[in-house]
Amino acid sequence: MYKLYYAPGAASLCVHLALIELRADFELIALDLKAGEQKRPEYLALNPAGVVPTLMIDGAPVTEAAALLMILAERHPEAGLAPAPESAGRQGFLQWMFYLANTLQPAFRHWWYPHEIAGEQNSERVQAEAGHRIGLAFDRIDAHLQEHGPYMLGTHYTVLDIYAVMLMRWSRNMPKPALEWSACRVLADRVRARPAWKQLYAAEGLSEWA
Ligand SMILES: N[C@@H](CCC(=O)N[C@@H](CS)C(=O)NCC(=O)O)C(=O)O
Repeated sequence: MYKLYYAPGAASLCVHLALIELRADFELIALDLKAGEQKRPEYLALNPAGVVPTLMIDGAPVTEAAALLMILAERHPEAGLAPAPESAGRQGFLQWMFYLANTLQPAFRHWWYPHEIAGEQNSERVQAEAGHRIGLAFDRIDAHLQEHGPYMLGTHYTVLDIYAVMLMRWSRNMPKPALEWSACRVLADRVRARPAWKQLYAAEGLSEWA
């Protein structure tokens, strides 16, 4: 049984969706980020960064959303949510997982928490730059999907799509949301049409961007 520490709509969303898609046995533990529950000592003992998600796997805490998606896909290979090691699609899978984790997700962190890297006085400039970088990343993802879609790896739905669509969702209130890129929209619509997405929304109490 897995145990997921999450907050509605946060980086834990992709792990939650993967657990549902895998029909895994899991328990949810909600953290109130506004109340700072993620910074309490008992949670910091599990996740020293004080962020969600944390997934308890066999009783041990594991962190980092992208790593968790890859770990879950590998622990449940029968679900086919990632290309097997040494299979044809593996290189592209790793490349895009790392692109999302190293480039797009951090830009969102700068968008949501612009004071973190250069102080409150520079928040506006940091946010503007983060918004620009997010746009460039969606340009690149959209170009890839136009040529190789409808899913990130072609015809196979994988945790990469789960991850990409969570990041697209995060842009929903930005000046140019991801759905304005046509191939991104096709991918988002496919993922949002899945029963697992509806189950996720019900469990996290979400309504926006359904
Ligand atoms: N690199 C981490 C980042 C997680 C992250 O930034 N989570 C945000 C929510 S989307 C969070 O917990 N924020 C609360 C805080 O920073 O205090 C991951 O991918 O798991």
